[in-house]
Amino acid sequence: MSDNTQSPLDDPQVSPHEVAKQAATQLAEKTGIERHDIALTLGSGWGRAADLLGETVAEVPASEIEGFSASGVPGHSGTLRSIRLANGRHALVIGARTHFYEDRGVRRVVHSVRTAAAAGATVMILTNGAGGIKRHWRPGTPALITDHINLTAASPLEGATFVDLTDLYSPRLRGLAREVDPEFEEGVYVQFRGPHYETPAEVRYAEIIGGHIVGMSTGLEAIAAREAGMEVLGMSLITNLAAGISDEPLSHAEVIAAGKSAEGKLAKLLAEIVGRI
Ligand code: 8IG
Repeated sequence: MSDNTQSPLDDPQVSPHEVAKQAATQLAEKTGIERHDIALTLGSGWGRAADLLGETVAEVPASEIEGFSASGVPGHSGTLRSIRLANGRHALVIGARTHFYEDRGVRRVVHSVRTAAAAGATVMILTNGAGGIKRHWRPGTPALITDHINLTAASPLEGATFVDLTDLYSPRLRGLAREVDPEFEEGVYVQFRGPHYETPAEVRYAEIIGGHIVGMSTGLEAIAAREAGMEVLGMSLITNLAAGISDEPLSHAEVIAAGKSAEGKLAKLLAEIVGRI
């Protein structure tokens, strides 16, 4: 059904939106929740947030849902979790991200977002761990994404699908986040393909073209969310200063460690934001 080699998403004749609809139907069957109102993708450092959001109603291995595949990245869990919020609405927590650098195709990258939309979600919260360019940032700093620059040379949209990306990162939702933390840092997210981190020259380039955050995930997902008509909130945990900004070399272990120590703070922050949506 959904192993890594055979997926209807790999068939160009099949619409990825149809696959997402099937996935949403399976999700409703397996969770017993007909409709999810908001969806969250939890990246490095954000994983514990799910526990504070509300009561977990169901947790489904992503591999049991059409189009999903197990995550290849340590620190990323491969489940879809249905959570009942205090206000009675339902959140879908996506702990299974496929990155563009995994080379399984951009359809796989945005399948979770399309599934969330097909499941009824009108708000998509995308979180990630990322590198920071602003000099005053320290590992463990959360930052709101205000806009992005997509350097992957890819798009999740197929054919002549001209989607407006003005205000892609919802001013309304950013406003709510700033109510929770008026000091919330913010910046423009630059998506690189990865999986290598940038060279210092690439980081200088990202800064010159208007970037503040460097990452490998969220831009393509945000585009698919906008195509699906969702409101998008993007947040990065700055787990490391981008290459060349500090003298420290970058390591995945350091990224995981920064995520772990920020987890409690991020969980509280995210729960407060979701409570206001
Ligand atoms: I965590 O420094 C994390 N993800 N591109 N650069 C890019 N992605 C990242 C980085 C980083 N840190």
